[in-house]
Amino acid sequence: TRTAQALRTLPKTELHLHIEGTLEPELALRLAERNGVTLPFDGLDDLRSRYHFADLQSFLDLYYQLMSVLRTREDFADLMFAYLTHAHEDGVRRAEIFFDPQVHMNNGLDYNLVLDGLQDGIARGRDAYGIDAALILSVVRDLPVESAQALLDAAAPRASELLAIGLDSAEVGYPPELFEQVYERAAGMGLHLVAHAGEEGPAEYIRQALDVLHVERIDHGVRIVDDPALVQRVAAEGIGLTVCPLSNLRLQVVDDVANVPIRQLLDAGVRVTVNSDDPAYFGGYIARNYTALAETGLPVTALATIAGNSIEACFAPEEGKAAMR
Ligand code: ES4
Ligand code: ZN
Repeated sequence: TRTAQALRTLPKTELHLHIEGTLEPELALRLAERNGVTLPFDGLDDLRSRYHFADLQSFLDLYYQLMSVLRTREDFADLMFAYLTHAHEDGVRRAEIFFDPQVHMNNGLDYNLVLDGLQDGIARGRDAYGIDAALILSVVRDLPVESAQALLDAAAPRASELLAIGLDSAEVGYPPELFEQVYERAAGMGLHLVAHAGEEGPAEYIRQALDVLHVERIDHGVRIVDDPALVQRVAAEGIGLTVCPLSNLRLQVVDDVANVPIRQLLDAGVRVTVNSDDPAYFGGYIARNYTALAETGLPVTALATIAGNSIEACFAPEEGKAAMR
């Protein structure tokens, strides 16, 4: 439709995207074959039948299982380039991309192999499309804090290749304050600071991410609507919220896309952005998230505001932002 086309061509950034969440089932099976990895699925139809999630954990179980097919530098390069192709088609000028090295390291891979492969894919995307991409080192919060510190040990020699640190995976029971020292150290390495908070967890975790971790953006953050004073504060401070509507729907954070509190947050003056999170699992890349909101009656003018917010909330230098506006 014309609206869908207009939403695809809006200049935008993507600020909440897990590269491992772009692993399409077809590619997962192809890489399993290429790498001699055995998966407990009987072909594509059987694998496809597993994409029904009751909550965050049931998604994470499949997501971590499929990550075991990623073995070589080329695998990571191919995965990154495939994502950047989708992103370019959806009007994305810059992407700030999470990766989960602890999981790959637990699968026996070297941190530097993972980083090299992702950087190869980013270089291919820049050459092919002129798209700008940067990496967010994401800490898996349901692994021990010592594992996060070991991750920083591995990442430190090449810290200048990273944009930011993030915090993801199972949220409830793993409050941000557990990672105070990890974030302090990451800040000392020159990284920007973001964290998932208020997806399944309470608004209190958003407050901790701000006050204890000193994050500059909140990933998801939709539960902030339970705390009106915190909404006002985030609006006043210009903190970006990276909301992911199809993710919230598929993980049953909401029962309908219309109930993702986008309009409420925009009306409160919050710097809301729209993103795809794990598009291979949740039914669409970023433009599909924009159109899903349009289908709820959110005006295209509001979606243009959101695309503008995504440029303001990104960590590109000011001249880079100006070139995207
Ligand atoms: C994630 Cl949707 C979501 N939430 C938390 N952690 C994640 N890792 C990948 N996708
Ligand atoms: Zn996420």
